Amino acid sequence: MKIAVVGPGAMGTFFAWSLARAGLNVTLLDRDSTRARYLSEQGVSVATEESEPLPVHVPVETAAQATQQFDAAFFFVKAYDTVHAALEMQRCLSVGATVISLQNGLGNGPALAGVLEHCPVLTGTTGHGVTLAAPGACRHAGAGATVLGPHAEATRSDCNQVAALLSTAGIETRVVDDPELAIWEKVCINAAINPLTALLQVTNGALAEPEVCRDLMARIVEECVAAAGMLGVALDAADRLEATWSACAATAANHSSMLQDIRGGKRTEIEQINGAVVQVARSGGFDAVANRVLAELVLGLSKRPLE
Ligand code: KPL
Repeated sequence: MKIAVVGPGAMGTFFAWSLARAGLNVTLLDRDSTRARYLSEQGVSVATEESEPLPVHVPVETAAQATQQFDAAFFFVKAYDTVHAALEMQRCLSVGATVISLQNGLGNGPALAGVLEHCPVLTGTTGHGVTLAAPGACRHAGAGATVLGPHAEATRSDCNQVAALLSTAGIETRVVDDPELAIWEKVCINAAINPLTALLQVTNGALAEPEVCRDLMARIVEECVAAAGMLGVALDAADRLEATWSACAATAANHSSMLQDIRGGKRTEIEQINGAVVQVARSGGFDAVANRVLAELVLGLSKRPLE
């Protein structure tokens, strides 16, 4: 099976590295041809708290350069780039290729299904905490659950096949019937952790300290739970807040993806996380004020990063 991992960010690098290390036929797709050449030559590496960077060779190319037809593609581009990446990948996917989104934010499944109409689309989440230290070099700061399920055109057996593939690569994966539930569960975590770590410039673990933003984080999570409820996704606020503290502890040393984006001068996923929560809440006649204020602050920060 020929596997593509689309997007050489922290999570894409970690997944491509894990699949390649397990001996699977994986190619990393990068939009930047100069970086693709560099990564192909250097290999990609993952370091942990306990281990030095371990380089593994992974072919890296742009979608335009790809000559093979992939049977499965994991999308790890930023949520605002999903449609564009799907359009670029169209030409190098085999008929009926399985496409998988474990990206942050809301709307990735519909975006993929809208472009790749005849492909089974699987969506879900991953709780691994990974930081990109340099192109192709990431640091794994904590494991978290990976969960996926059918979004469009997909069967349980498609999901089991992908879960087995990831498990072979050491990424334990659970198959669920309703991935929207898992996505909203993760959105609660990202909505509370990502903007605050970006604004305060702290690690995920720092948010778990008793005096830091506890009431605000509870408020953010409660609003997410209320918005999810408007779409018929039933979540429990106390349970979600507990899961958010656990995520802070499990990825304590990690710099959230939003903090990494702000520090790298890049666009963040704030519109697909807190902004999307605000939109859903608004359509139900409710102002998710904590999420809205954070979204406005992070958008402001992206335009004028901290010194
Ligand atoms: O998903 C994440 C992110 O940084 O985007 C968490 C779970 C917060 C880990 O850093």
